[in-house]
Formats: sequence, structure tokens, C-alpha cells
Amino acid sequence: MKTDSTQVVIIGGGPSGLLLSQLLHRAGVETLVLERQSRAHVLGRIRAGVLETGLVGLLRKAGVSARMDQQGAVHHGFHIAHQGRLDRIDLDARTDGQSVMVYGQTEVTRDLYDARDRMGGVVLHGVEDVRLCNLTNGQPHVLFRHAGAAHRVDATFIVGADGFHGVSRKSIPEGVLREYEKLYPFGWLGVLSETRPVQSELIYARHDRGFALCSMRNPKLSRYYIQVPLSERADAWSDAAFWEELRRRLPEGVADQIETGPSIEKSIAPLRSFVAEPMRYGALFLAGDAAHIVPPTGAKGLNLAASDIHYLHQGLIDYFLQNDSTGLDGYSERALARVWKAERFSWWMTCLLHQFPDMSPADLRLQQAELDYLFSSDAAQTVLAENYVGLPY
Ligand code: FAS
Ligand code: PHB
Repeated sequence: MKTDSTQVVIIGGGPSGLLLSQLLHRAGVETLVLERQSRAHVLGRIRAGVLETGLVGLLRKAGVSARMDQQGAVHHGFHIAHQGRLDRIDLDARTDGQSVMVYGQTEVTRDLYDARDRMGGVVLHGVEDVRLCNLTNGQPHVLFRHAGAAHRVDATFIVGADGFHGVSRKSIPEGVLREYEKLYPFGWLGVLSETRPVQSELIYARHDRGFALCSMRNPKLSRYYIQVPLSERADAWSDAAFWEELRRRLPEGVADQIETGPSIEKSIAPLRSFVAEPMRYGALFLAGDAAHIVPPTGAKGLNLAASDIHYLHQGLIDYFLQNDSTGLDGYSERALARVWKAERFSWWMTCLLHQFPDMSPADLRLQQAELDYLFSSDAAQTVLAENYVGLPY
């Protein structure tokens, strides 16, 4: 058994773990990141596309914003398609000039890995059998296997940034952990294609046949989604069938502008609302998808991970550099307050735009009335806009 020690062990080399490691390293706090998958596997994931102002600011603070500033696109609004027409949500006007950045999570993760390499940050890939030990009664440590050898690393703190299926949340005893979950009876079939995005801004579409979303990664890379039943499989959808169904869910003036092409990625993501409380147990802190999941309708998943990291990195720096544990002691309560507001918004956007199998005619009319009210009320559009650009940290 090889034994080592560090200040903070981070389980998970996704955006949460990498961003925290980068911010702590720049402040002089030592970390070790343990990642189950290869770097290529992590970078092969196609996930979020919209960054809130808060995350953009954190990436700048972490020194990883150069490529985002060159290749990302600032968006000042987006459209909602319903009843055959497009209505725009003017983010600028509704939030005194705030906007969002469209820049893929894959690129954010790539920028973070490059920065970790430049700083000599240690990220171990192919780590197996991670076990969290002594979280509340003595020297917290992590046991794992890597490159065929058994390892033990002692740490002052352990951060679980290992996503929804990780080991960290499951290391909190059942009597302590409270879990809240809401499953949606549909998923999103997503396609990435090297085609011109149909519009320069995102289009969220409500249609009797189901939800659709027109997004993008850059002027030559489009990202589209359609709502599908949970029973569907991505490989059962030909590209032609996907493009035809997408067009049927969009207003005519938009549908006939869609540039089709071969899909370079096609996958189905289930939708769920999930929160685990508390986000701290002794020396363990949970961050990102390890603690919460939102339906992607509100573009909050990655952005919630960012606010967790904002609170946590500050608390850890205060502890190690000022011997002040106030931020760490208040982390769970502070992070959860913002998490639940984003869960509410993501649930609301999902209910507004999706067709639920058990909707009655009255439900359908109420859903349409919600949209009619939204576009007849400055106040309602302000509420949507301030949530979409991201509530304050
Ligand atoms: P991640 O899941 O990204 O990273 C966790 C890391 O921990 C992974 O690399 C994993 O390999 C590693 N890990 C797991 N168990 C481990 C173990 N035992 N030991 C070591 N390492 C371990 N958000 C949006 O805003 N918009 C979207 O459109 C969107 N689409 C999504 C589609 C899918 C299929 C999924 C799953 C999520 C999507 N999300 C979306 C949310 C997503 O972007 C997350 O919020 C984001 O990846 C959160 O980052 P992390 O918390 O780092 O978790
Ligand atoms: C994406 O571009 O992948 C995306 C954008 C907005 C969302 C969800 C996904 O709400």
C-alpha cells in the first residue's frame, strides 16, 4: 500500500472537480484529483452549452477563459416557439444588461485540463475502487487502486465531485442523508451536427408533438434536442427521422431553414430533479451533480456546479490561509439555498414546455395560458430572464 497525503482530495475529474482544483491551486492549496475514466472519455461527453455570468467569472478567476472569449458567443436573448410563432425573451432588457455565454461544457473541461497540465496539477485517471474513510472520527483518508497498486491518501478534506453515479454521496450514512427526487416521464434525444445553426439564438419549442430545442456550439456546429418517451433508444432513430420530427415541432419559417446533416453524436438523456442534503458530512463536501441534478430545460446543471465551487473554494481557502472555517461551516446551507431555487426554475421551464403523457385538455389549456401570460407580462418575462442568466451567488 502506497501512502500519501494532501490538503484536499477531489473525487471526480469533471468540470466541478477540475474547476475547484484549479482555483485552489492558484491560491496555494494542494489538491489531488481522482478520476475513474480516461481523459479522452471525459472529453468525449457532450453535455451543457449555456454558461451563466457567474460561471464565466469563475473561469476568468481560474485563468481558463482565453479560448472561451475567442470562441464563445455572448447571447442577449433566446426565443420560445409556441402556437406557430416565435416570441423572444430579451435577457439584456429584463436584467439590466446581463447575458449568457454559449460555449460547450466539453470545451470548458478541455480548457480546465490544459490549465491543470500547465500548472502541474495532479489528476490521476483510471482510478478504481475509491473508498472514503474516517469522515467524522479522525484522519479522513481515501483508499483506491491505480495502475495495479493499492493507495491510501490522507487529507484534511475530501470533495465529492463525482457526479450522480459517484461513490461520495453514497458514503454519507442513510440516517444522515436526505434525498429528494422527481422523475419526468420523458427524455431528450440530442443530436450534434456540423451544420449551420438555424438561428443565431436558442429556440425552445413547445409543440403538441413534444418539446424541441435548437442550440449550438459555434457557427458550424449545431446541437438539437427533441423530447422522446423514456422507452425510446437513440440507435432506433435515423438522422432522417430526427430531422423530420424536429421540423414538425418548429414554426414553418424556422423549420424550412434547418440545415440537416449527419449526426456526429446522438444520445438520450433522462430528465430528473434530484437534491441530496446535507452537502457536507464531516470532512466530506459534495459539489455538482454528486449533490443535485436538474432537468436541462433551464440550462442549470453545469451552472449549479459552478456556484457550489464558488462557495466551496472560498471556504477552503479561508480555512487553509486564514484558519477561518466560517465558509466551510455554512457551505451546505448556502449552496442548497441556491440549488433549490434553480431546481424550481428548471422544473417550471420543463412543465411549461413539455407534453406530459397524462395531460388533460384542461392541462393543455392551462399550459398555453401560462405562455400567453408570460408574453403579456413584463414582470413574468423579468422573472424568467433573471433565473435564466443565473440568480446571484
Ligand atoms: P460530472 O458527472 O460531469 O463529472 C463527475 C466525474 O466523476 C466524471 O468524470 C466521472 O467519471 C467521475 N467519477 C464518477 N464516479 C467516480 C469514482 N467512483 N471515482 C472517481 N471518479 C468518478 N447540463 C446543462 O446545463 N445542460 C445540458 O444540456 C446538460 N446535458 C446533460 C446530459 C447528460 C447525459 C448528463 C449526464 C448531464 C447533462 N447536464 C447538462 C448536466 C451536466 O452538464 C452536469 O451538470 C455537469 O457535468 C456537472 O459536472 P460535475 O459535477 O463535474 O459532474
Ligand atoms: C445545449 O446547448 O446543450 C443546451 C442549451 C440549453 C439548454 C440545454 C442544453 O437548456
